[in-house]
Amino acid sequence: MRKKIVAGNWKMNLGYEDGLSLFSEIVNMVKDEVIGDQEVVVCSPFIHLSSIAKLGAAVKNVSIGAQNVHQAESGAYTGEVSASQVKSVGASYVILGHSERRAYFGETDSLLAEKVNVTLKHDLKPIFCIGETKEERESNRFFEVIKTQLDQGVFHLSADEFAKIVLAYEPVWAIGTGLTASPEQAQEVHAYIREVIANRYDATVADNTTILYGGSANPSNAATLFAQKDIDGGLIGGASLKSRDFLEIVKVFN
Ligand code: 3PY
Repeated sequence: MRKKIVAGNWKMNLGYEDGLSLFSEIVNMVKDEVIGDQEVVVCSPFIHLSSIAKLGAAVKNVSIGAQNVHQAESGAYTGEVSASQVKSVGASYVILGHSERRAYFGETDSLLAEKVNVTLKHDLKPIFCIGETKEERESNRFFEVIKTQLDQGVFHLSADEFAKIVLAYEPVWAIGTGLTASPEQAQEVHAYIREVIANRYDATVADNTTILYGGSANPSNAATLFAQKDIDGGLIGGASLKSRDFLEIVKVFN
């Protein structure tokens, strides 16, 4: 079922103690505030996962996620972390296909399809990121790029498997640049994503898919973005590192 989700992507920030303090602030604020049905997901570096999963275990509406997994089950992959390991510490989500991983680590759509499979196999929910570069937007190829990412990354799944996926539209030109897609630009793409899902599966599957917006979302622009009819929340970068800013964004759905 379609949900409202505000997910923080801490990226490669925060030492162990700082991460625990930030997470404690977030859960205390979530407990103190009246939060509706929206789910708050914190995607931390691997080093924090086990501890924050324990801190958040009993807190309604709060879940934990990783930012990557390796595509193999286990084995001689020095420095990597598997989906079953992430699951074993109590996480529920994994960000896959973030544009930083596509750009800096050469992650292709076919590799990401393997990561999606292993993630689902271990009962974790992928937050699968898609989005076009500045050049692809300027040359009006963004619909085509997004469709290819979906076709190759997640459309091999059955409808039942696809129902476990959360999508995040993250225009690459809005990541780390301070630029944000306008609510109209974001809505146009979210509506298109739903249309492509309806063509691949059906209208009910499309309607039930949670599609987040990501890319410099912050307390000043979240409300207008989340007011768009096909935007179900956000994947938040920098603003998720400040508990107050993050909570303001969460509270947009109250
Ligand atoms: C950003 O907001 O910069 C992000 O990359 C969110 O994932």
